Amino acid sequence: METTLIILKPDAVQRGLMGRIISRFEDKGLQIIGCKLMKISEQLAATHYAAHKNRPFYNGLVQFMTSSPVLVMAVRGVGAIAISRSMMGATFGSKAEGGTIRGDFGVSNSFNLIHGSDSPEAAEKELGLFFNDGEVLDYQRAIEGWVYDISGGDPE
Ligand code: IDP
Ligand code: MG
Repeated sequence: METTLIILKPDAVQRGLMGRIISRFEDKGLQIIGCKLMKISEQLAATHYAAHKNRPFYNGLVQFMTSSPVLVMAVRGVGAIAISRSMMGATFGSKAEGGTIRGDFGVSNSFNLIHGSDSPEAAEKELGLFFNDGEVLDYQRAIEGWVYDISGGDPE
């Protein structure tokens, strides 16, 4: 099982798209084990996007991400990182394929609705940045045995 960090960015919150985007993760069978609305500080945005510090879009990105509340989620499942990235679609709304979150809900290249960790290392680091102890809950879903084949022990 993997856990990934998903952020519904300020445009998703302001445009009233939270419910529809969260539903896509629930519909897919991924489990939401952490979820909160928060305002990202300049410092947290800088740490989270440190890899992009020298890119031309960096200042605008930090301004955007700190401009209004976001919804952060910890999302768990087998292969949750890659599955979430494919559900999000390509970075730019203008290029993302239909059927993906960015492809279906946006046209902008900078306001692209959603962030998802891109590797297990990034997920672990980012979950630690955005969630405090006790905010990610390890609970069993009643439907688990219908989402996955668990007859062999491990979820398949
Ligand atoms: P990703 O979110 O699909 O992983 P990254 O290349 O890691 O894409 O970029 C991080 C974020 O920076 C993007 O989600 C987007 O908000 C912003 N961004 C990336 N490239 C551009 C650009 O060329 N113009 C404006 N914003 C950009
Ligand atoms: Mg990225």
